[in-house]
Amino acid sequence: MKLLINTTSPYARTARICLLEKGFDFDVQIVNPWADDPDLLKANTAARVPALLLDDGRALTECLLIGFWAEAERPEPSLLQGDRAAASALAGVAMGVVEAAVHTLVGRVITSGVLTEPAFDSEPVGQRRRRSMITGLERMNEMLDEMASEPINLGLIVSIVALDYVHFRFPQADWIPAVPRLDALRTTYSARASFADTTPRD
Ligand SMILES: N[C@@H](CCC(=O)N[C@@H](CS)C(=O)NCC(=O)O)C(=O)O
Repeated sequence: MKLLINTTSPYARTARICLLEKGFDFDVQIVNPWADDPDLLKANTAARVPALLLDDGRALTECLLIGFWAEAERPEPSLLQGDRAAASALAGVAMGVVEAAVHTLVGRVITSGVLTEPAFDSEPVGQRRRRSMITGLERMNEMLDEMASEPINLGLIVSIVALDYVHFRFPQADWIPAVPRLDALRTTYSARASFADTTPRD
């Protein structure tokens, strides 16, 4: 199997961590989704990472679908063990933070052409995305009060991916809320290979 990724995408990272945690053996190919890489276009008509090329030539796309395929294909260790609803609910809130962060960057590029130009963030849509990041992070922190940090599950994975991505894309942002439980979770897993080897980088 081969997973097409780039080094920044929180979606690609989510799929990659799920596959690693499930113990799959797979190659990684780094592609630029914004440059119409032919391998990526062939695997995903939407030209987005991640895309997982199966050994039989079929391609899976959408990070959570890749995660659910992996869960069904190899049930143990489960990423939904214990309270499945709690893990799924947490993953949903965390994915909302991921989406809001990515949309903010895409909004910046659409309006100014520059990823780091923050003018879009003050626009009404940018403010909505900012609010989604703040309230999502706060909600995740609350939800962690009721969930043990081990064993790892899908909700915990996407939560760490979301927090890392917000810090990566908005360094030193003064609007990031205090999320001590989330920070502690991130620290717990920071040295684990599936997280350490996939930390976002330019
Ligand atoms: N819903 C998709 C989103 C994937 C996605 O948007 N990936 C971004 C990278 S962060 C991408 O490849 N963007 C290229 C583009 O939109 O053209 C998923 O969950 O996998």
